[in-house]
Amino acid sequence: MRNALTELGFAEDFRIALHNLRDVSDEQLIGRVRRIDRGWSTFLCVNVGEVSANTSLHERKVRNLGADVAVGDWIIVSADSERIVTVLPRRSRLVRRASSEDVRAEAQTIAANLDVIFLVHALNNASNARRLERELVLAFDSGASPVVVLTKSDSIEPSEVAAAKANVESIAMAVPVHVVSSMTGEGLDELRTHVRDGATVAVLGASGVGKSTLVNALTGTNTQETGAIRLGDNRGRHTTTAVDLVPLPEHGWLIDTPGLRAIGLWTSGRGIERAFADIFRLAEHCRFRDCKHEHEPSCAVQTAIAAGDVSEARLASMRRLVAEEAALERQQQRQQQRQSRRN
Ligand SMILES: Nc1nc2c(ncn2[C@@H]2O[C@H](COP(=O)(O)OP(=O)(O)OP(=O)(O)O)[C@@H](O)[C@H]2O)c(=O)[nH]1
Ligand SMILES: [Mg+2]
Ligand SMILES: [Zn+2]
Repeated sequence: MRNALTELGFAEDFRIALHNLRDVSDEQLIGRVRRIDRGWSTFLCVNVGEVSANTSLHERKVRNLGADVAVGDWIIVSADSERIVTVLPRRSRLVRRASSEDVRAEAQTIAANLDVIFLVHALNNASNARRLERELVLAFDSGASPVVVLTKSDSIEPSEVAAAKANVESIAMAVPVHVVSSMTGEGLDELRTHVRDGATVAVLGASGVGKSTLVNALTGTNTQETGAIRLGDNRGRHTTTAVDLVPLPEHGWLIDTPGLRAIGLWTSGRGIERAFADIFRLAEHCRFRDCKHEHEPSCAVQTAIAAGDVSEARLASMRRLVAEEAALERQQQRQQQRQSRRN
């Protein structure tokens, strides 16, 4: 059965979660967060009693008031839109460590309930392998599927495209890599194959790589503001300032995000293992099970580096991420202990 709510991505798992909630009344609202501005969530909704009806969506605003909500979340809101009653369990969430000077570790949920994450890099910028590795770890840990998108193919010589793509593929490995131009439309149809019916796709990347322009090209609209990059260093000007859920003509949803400067790890899952699957696979062939891949004899990783199959920089990058994750886990544990002592 299709209605406006299923078009919004209200799939079976959310339906079951709603059904299992107690104390929910038909007059309350069930909706999805479209945008968050200064403590207010804008959401698209119907009355709980109408989840299976053929009614159209309303747009409402509610104060977040301490509720942990992100764009893409499914929320139950009181009938008068005064408060968020509950946030439905997320099927995936893209989280980074909030960038702050503070020593305290805090999480920032960029978006929730995603199926796919487009990791966007511009072909006219020097390739940023280390950043892409981090983004892949974050994306794998989110529970959604990453896809790498190389934009602005019109801005470099056609003869340079293949080498740039191959270079990125050597980092992305099994993750699909698409070359596109929002100006000429090149590659957009192939990219659309990742947007299944009702799927939600987040668009992530540094400022100025062309995320909002890509969102406009895929939706065939001009809803997202775009901004010229700075001359000289090709950097963006942080044109997009809020995360935004935008409908696609193919019945899916795109989430445009502001360009992130830093991609700090937050969740420790199998992200590093998946982003560096090549090194983990090699490590199974090291003589010692606890091989550090430094100076141990019969180290399969060092053998691969000597043969030029894996770069030294990639191994160093993995080590940095492993160390960052370990330090973060210690910090999270300390904070938890302090918290439970207070309670
Ligand atoms: N030549 C070319 N320019 C593009 C393409 N896509 C985007 N641009 C240009 O790149 C600049 C930045 O584009 P935006 O879409 O605003 O970039 P963004 O990633 O959304 O940046 P933030 O919102 O700051 O994070 C604009 O001047 C766009 O016109 C493309 O495919 N080809
Ligand atoms: Mg933008
Ligand atoms: Zn080894």
